[in-house]
Amino acid sequence: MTDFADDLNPDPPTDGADASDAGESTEAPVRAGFVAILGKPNVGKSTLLNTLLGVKVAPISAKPQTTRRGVRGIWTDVPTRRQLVFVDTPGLHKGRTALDDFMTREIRGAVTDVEVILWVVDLRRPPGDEDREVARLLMGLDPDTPIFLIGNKLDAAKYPEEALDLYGSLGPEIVRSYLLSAQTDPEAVYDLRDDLLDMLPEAPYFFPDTLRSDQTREQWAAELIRESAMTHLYQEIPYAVAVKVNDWIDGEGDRPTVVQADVWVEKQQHRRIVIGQGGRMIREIGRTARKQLEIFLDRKIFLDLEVVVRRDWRMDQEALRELGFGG
Ligand SMILES: Nc1nc2c(ncn2[C@@H]2O[C@H](COP(=O)(O)OP(=O)(O)OP(=O)(O)O)[C@@H](O)[C@H]2O)c(=O)[nH]1
Ligand SMILES: [Mg+2]
Repeated sequence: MTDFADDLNPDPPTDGADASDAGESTEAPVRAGFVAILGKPNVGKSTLLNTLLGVKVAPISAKPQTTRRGVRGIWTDVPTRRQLVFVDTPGLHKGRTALDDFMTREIRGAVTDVEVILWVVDLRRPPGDEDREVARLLMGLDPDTPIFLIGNKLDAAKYPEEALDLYGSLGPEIVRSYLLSAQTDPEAVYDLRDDLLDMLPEAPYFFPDTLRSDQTREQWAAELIRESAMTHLYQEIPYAVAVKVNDWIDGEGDRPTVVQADVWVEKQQHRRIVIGQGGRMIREIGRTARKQLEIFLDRKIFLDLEVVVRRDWRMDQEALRELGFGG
């Protein structure tokens, strides 16, 4: 497997930094720490992560439960020798499959040994049961871990301050709160990032300073393909889809890079829908995913998708392991 950084992060932020030109920066202690991003499904956690990093490391869709694993996104401020490791988590929800159990474990695993927890809420709506569930989880954690309340979707909220107050009174102690729009106002997100950088303890980097994500490029591409499938499919089918990249052959010169992936579904009937009439649906899913891959990799991609039935894979530990969900 190849480092995600090879393709996606050729230029880490150096902002004019040069070890030789600033005595202060060479002497500054190295600081690093983890920040967990938590909240109910669909509030914009992955959008926030991508904006924090300025690169798309996590899939986003308008449907809840898009994120399935705790993706780490890394921001290293080279001049000041500080590294933030963000952990995007699945939205907290109730479910009955082995995959749901895995997602819940990912959330719980993400909140230990972190410097800060970002609790993301949707300002368009007052708190609901799922938000109260998140609040309960937060109240059961180490009280020394500061919680920042992130009111997101400010651009589309009618009563943002009122909504933020309601979330802020659900129980967890809030150290700071923010009103922002992860999708439309990156500057506000960068201010949050600056505040987080200022809270880091002295510690060695957890990841090389050129890396932006702990995913392999195969995992990352699989997530973009799944994002496309989630966007194009409806009802229960998006949740029954998984994607596994089997083969990746880098193109030489003008030749396209070839990526072969299997799109897993749980039933024969789903397979027919995902393929669509005359293969129209799977072509559409492939087209959207390919465009994204081409933008981020900056080269031509030949994306070869095959739709296969893996009966009830969400209940099947062996299948989950094959997808990288758990050991
Ligand atoms: N209007 C508006 N929409 C947003 C904003 N941030 C995210 N969204 C939209 O909200 C939807 C969910 O975004 P995601 O980032 O996938 O949310 P999530 O919390 O990671 O969702 P799960 O992974 O399913 O828990 C998408 O349709 C986003 O485009 C925002 O600042 N404003
Ligand atoms: Mg997400």
